[in-house]
Amino acid sequence: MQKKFQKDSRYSEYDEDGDGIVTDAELAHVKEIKETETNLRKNLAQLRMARWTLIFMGVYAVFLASPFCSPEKLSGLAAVTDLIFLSGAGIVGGYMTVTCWPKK
Ligand SMILES: [Ca+2]
Repeated sequence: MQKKFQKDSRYSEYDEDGDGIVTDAELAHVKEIKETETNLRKNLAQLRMARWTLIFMGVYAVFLASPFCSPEKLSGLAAVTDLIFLSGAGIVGGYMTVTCWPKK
């Protein structure tokens, strides 16, 4: 007897041609699609992280150069500023390295 999915099963999406039978080829194709979707989400998250880090570093640099930041504040923020720019550059540099790395 052939197995069937229950009505509105979440696995029915695996039957790509809609003939009611999930073949091994369809399962393999779905697995490939899911892996691609996961990689795309991961790449998008990394891109957003690098982008917002760059934006934050730019805004922070503008703040430091603005009249809102007095020399006393500037010297007080010196240690934190070093950490922010070093870690931000690390994040962006890591992203650039990973995205430019040749794929196997
Ligand atoms: Ca099918």
